[in-house]
Amino acid sequence: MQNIRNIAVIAHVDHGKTTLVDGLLEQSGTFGDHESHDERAMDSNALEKERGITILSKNTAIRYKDHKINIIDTPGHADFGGEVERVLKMVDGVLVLVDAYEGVMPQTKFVVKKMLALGKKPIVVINKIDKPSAEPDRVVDEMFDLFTQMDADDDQLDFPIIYAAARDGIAKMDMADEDGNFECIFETIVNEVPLPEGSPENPAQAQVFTLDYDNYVGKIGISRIFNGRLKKGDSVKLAKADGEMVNGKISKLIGFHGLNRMEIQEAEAGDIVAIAGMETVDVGDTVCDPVNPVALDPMHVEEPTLTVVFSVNDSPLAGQEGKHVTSNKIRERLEAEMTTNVAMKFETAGEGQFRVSGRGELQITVLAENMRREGFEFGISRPEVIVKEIEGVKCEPFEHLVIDVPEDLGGTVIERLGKRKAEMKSMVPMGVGFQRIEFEIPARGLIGFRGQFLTDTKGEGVMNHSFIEFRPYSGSVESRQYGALISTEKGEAMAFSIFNLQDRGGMFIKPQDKVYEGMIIGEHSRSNDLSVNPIKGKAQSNVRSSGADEAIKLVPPRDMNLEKALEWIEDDELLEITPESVRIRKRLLTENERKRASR
Ligand SMILES: Nc1nc2c(ncn2[C@@H]2O[C@H](COP(=O)(O)OP(=O)(O)OP(=O)(O)O)[C@@H](O)[C@H]2O)c(=O)[nH]1
Ligand SMILES: [Mg+2]
Repeated sequence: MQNIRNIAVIAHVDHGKTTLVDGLLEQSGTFGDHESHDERAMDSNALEKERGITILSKNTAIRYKDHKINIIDTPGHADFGGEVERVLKMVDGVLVLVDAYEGVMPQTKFVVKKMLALGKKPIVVINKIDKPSAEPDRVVDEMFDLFTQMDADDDQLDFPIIYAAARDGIAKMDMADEDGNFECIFETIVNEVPLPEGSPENPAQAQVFTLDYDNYVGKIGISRIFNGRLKKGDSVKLAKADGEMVNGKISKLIGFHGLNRMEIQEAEAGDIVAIAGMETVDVGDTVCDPVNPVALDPMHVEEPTLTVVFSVNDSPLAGQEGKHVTSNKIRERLEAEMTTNVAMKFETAGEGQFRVSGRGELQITVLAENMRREGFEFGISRPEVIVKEIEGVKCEPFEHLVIDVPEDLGGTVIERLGKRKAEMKSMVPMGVGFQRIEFEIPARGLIGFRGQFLTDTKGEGVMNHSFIEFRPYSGSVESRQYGALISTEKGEAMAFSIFNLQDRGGMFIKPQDKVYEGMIIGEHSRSNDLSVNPIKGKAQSNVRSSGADEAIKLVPPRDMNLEKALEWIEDDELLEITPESVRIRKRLLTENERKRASR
């Protein structure tokens, strides 16, 4: 049997997981001498690179001495927390990273809780010790407290601690030691993480934890082999979640090494491989011995908490910028998404309307962003939380919210959150004039809060949240405070009109932008909606006022990207998304229709 260790790297968003994996690949010599690679090499898809965050968990393998270490890099953003839970079942140990200044954050709690409950062996890595504001001792204490609170067993509480500056390839076992390299991380993994259980001699059992798709071989199930051996060409049984057993054949077996995948002939218990050949494969399925098929425990996939409606674009500018615009195309694309993305669900909600549910706004934005890049054009409604009945009680998702704000702004934010039904749990000073305040809040109260929060804290505040559980419905929460500036005309916006509208509120458009009746072109500075004309030019006079028009000083428009716009809209509004534009509109375009509907 090979000398294997299986680990996952888990942490709150941005604490340095992918950077650490870079270092592990680099320092184990897994990258060939001539192999060039990007920073955060595991963040391989375009959106991940652009946003600098991990969206999908990915696995790699390195060699260290005579050990093979399978490593799964996981996403830290709360919207992708469901991935982490599944990944944890596939490994025997974890590197839990925590930022040496930020300390324990909502997603640190989430992943530590899951990891401890599953009985995994933790190795704590205090990362970013190079930060001038780093307080590694305080953060170690926070981690001990967290582990104790979360009922760690004695062995788990006795976790090894490594101090690291992952970005610089530095690690050491004691802050007082001289800076060393990742040697101590490799040694700790090999010494502390248990060898995989199971035996190659038993009947085969492998569980699928992630799906992938390849144009040549079709659907691929990335799996951990818990028992037995798998060979290319093997006939197997696929045990589905509902107990059904489907016959299948392994057409290809794919192994991982560094950033490469290669075809292999055989793999055995303990290893992580990708299996091709079974079109019906799903997350949680067990690939079993055909003669003696025994399914492993099915996997619990976290339920969605948020839903939006994707619809066919029916704005006056529909069909001008996108390639794929029809209801059929949109449905096909969403269906394809759901075959590999188990965290999301989709159903038809009416003519040309599709309800898409997921774990949060980012998850939905990522899907929408990918679609617009592929040439799709569509509408999206305001996100709504999923409300469900539990034992006869109407319940909604609640979130754990942590904010870091300058001390003098704490009061404003607390008041704001109070109106959104948040309950304050704690408040502690965070050095350099900041304080950390923790809340529990209905997810509904968070929709649209981020924009307000950034305005209130002049961009200095940091907020993070993560799902807790469904709790009884908490009544109405305050929503957007300001009304919309709505265009009454179709045409191209004029600098002169925008200039005159500027003191009515913040503009979303610039001169020459296309507008139409019912399109929202800015945020009113009062709470009511206001209809305005953005295409009125300056009255022509006979005397040419030399360049007076160019002299108009326009405030730069507010950048309403997909994410910000999705947070901003209300129930009677829609986003219009095309490969080139994100426009905001009223559902009902004419003032008459809106008046009638409000009666
Ligand atoms: N100062 C400092 N910055 C670091 C260190 N390690 C990582 N970073 C920076 O932290 C940022 C986030 O790093 P990532 O590796 O993408 O973090 P992550 O945990 O993978 O983030 P998600 O996958 O999105 O949850 C990047 O800008 C890194 O350059 C470190 O040791 N010191
Ligand atoms: Mg990452």
